[in-house]
Amino acid sequence: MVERSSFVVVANRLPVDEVISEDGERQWRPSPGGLVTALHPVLVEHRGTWIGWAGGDGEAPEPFELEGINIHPVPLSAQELERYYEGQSNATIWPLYHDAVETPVYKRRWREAYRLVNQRFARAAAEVAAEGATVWVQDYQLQQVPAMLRELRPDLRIGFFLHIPFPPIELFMQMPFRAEVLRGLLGSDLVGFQQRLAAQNFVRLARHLLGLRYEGHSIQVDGRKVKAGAFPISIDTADMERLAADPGVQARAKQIRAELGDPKTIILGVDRLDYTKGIELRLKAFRELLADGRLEVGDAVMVQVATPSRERVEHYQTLRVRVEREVGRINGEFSRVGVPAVHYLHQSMPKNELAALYVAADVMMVTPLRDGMNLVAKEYVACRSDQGGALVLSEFAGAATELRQSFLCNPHDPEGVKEALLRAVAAEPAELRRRMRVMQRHLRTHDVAAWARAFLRELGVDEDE
Ligand code: GDG
Repeated sequence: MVERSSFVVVANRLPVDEVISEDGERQWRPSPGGLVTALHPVLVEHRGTWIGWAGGDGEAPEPFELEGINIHPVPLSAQELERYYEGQSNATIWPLYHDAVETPVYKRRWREAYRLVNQRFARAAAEVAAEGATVWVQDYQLQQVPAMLRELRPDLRIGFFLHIPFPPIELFMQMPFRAEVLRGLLGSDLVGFQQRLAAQNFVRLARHLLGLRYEGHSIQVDGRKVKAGAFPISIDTADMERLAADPGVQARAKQIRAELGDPKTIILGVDRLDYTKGIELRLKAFRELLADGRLEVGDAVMVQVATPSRERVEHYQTLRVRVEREVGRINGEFSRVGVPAVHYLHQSMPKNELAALYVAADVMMVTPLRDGMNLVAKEYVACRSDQGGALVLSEFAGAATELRQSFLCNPHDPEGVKEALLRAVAAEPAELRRRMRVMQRHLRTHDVAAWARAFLRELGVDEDE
């Protein structure tokens, strides 16, 4: 008999990693992340359950408890991982929702696997949710879960949050199973997006595709109301500030600077190696500025961390080739012995090393072609207690709505990106301080806990319920 919870989170991935302890035993360890940090207090208070995939392609482990949260693993087979996760989620929906910056791939067997896996997650939620419970479904891999769950359990209060952009009607209409996905989302009581524009796209789509009526951001569906709204996600600001202030991190930042040859300007990029993140255009901007002599190797150095991601999806394999070719070209043309122009790290780093890089960097380049939010931009700002450093930020990142004091640029305009980078490099310290102070103040009040509270309040969950 599984324990029933009055608060359930459903996400593709569980917030845990399996580790092998020193005596060879398999153990679960919480995997830190913004979402789990924000939801931890709510989960603990409600003896909540988190449903998701634990990694691996065999049978799912039995449900267990970790740090006050019930962990309920859902299995995925190797074929489902290929079709539901790599295929439908990451080669169809991901590119389509990011303005089709890569061509979405449509395959019937992927769509079928997506439906089946969504059904499995919905059944798991129906099984663990107590009478009248609140269920919060996360992200683009699980868009059909809300309607499937409502069908099984009409008594539940269902919220859904989309972490990535929601495309305009013209793009969404490309998708062969568009009505299924839209109906899936409409099973929710509240659908949350990063941006107001995305919420607008959603309500207009409901009218366009299904002829549903809406008023403001509230859609009429089968005699129910489905609300849509913008809930821009954030980071655990205090935690990031603490990490950056740690003496070990501060010392490491100085060391990084020295190891890079004490240049005037360290330009940093930190992204999953993803074609939405604009890594190539950033490298090209840097190359052209070196070629024009507006930046000099030795004075300026670029560090690009590109965390390995979705390596079995073809789009990602070709991207890696293109990025590495560009890095090779820049270093080939402009490096000197012992003084490379670009330091490229295709590896995942510990969080404190990342924080040290943020502290060391004079200019942070966040230049996605499209991004739901972009937490890297927010993390960089939170790390700069010295109020130094400049953020160059794409207008196409959700974060640009809030971080107005960054050096904004249009990533589709190479000259604009170069200008923004040069302005950031040349800015006076007093101006940088002024900009940082405003953005930091914003992030202190708009952290990830505030995000979760705002969403749950709108969904009708009282804080002391
Ligand atoms: C999706 C949406 C939205 C990166 N490399 C390493 C590492 N990271 C951490 C960063 C940051 C996170 O990963 C990346 O978050 P982003 O927001 O930048 O991007 P996505 O992964 O695309 O996330 C996005 C987000 O969901 C939340 O809603 O903002 O728009 O696309 O926290 O620090 N962390 C460590 N080592 C690395 O090498 N430890």
